[in-house]
Amino acid sequence: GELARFVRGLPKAELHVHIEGTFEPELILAIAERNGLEGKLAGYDGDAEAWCESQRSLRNFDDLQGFLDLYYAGCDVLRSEDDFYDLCMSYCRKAAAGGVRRAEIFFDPQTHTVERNALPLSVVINGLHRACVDAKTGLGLDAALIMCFLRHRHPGCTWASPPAPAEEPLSVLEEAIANHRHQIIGVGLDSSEAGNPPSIFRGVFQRARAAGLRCVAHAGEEGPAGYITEALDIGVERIDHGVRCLEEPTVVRRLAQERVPLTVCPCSNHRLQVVRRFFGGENPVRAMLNAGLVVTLNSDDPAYFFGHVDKFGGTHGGYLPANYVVTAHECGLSADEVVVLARNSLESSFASPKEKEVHI
Ligand code: ES4
Ligand code: ZN
Repeated sequence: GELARFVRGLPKAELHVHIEGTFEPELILAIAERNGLEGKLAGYDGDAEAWCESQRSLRNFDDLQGFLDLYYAGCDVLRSEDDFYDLCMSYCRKAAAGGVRRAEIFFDPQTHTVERNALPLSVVINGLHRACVDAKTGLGLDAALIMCFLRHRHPGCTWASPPAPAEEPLSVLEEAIANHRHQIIGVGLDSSEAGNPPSIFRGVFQRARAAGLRCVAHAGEEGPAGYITEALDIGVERIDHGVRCLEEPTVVRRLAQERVPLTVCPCSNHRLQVVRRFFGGENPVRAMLNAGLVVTLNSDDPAYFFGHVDKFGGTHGGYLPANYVVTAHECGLSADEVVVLARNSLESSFASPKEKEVHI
């Protein structure tokens, strides 16, 4: 529709997208086949179309953990630098087509180096980074990488497999600083939030800041508002999700006062039942704007969070434009408010002032 066209034409930044969450079933299958791993794909019997359709039907979730289990399973087939390149380049093509000028892309190194496979960190980062370089020259998309720590990988978490030693996140960080410092712009914190507070990672974030890396963290998605405060207290500059700040006026006040950007992901919050469980079915963006917060809209895991917007007609998929369209409908955004959200995203990016001029 007209709104979708308007949204696609607006220059935007995407500040919260997990590259592993852009893995579409068709690409999972193609990469599995070139790695000789199609036999490992659950339910695959040689009918590509049927398998992709069945994968899409699995992408319905009760909560964050239900999603994460499928998301991490998809990562199994990623083995080579070219796999990571293709994954990142596929996302960059879609993002650029949707009007994204700047993308700050999350990746989960420990998924690939420890949990699902034992790949060298260089395979992951070099592949993703080469795609970012090519996206800049080939697509005019300024793409940068943020390396996320898996928040469930600490000794106090009993269900992590294999169990995580305390030094794991710091050793990943030290390797990245030693060998890949110029290929990442910052660090983040993601995965299972409840019971895994940001304060556990204080030392890791302190080290990241000392190395000049920018810091973000998921907080207040399924976890309590107090986790947002903890994230700010360990030096985080931008909060991913943060929607549950609305449960604590003191947290809202601090976020507004310090003008901390929040990277809200409306399709994700719908599809992981965050909107239903914590907000009585209401999209929280209206209340956040009214509270004077610096809200940005983002896609989170667009290959997994498709479909919600379809009932408003026109836009399909879970990519960035869909998140604007659904929020405009649900929150009754004016055109000016849509423009403010897009401008917030460009202003909240970690690009230099000089780079930002190019994005607008
Ligand atoms: C995630 Cl929606 C969400 N929350 C926390 N961690 C994640 N990793 C990928 N998507
Ligand atoms: Zn996320």
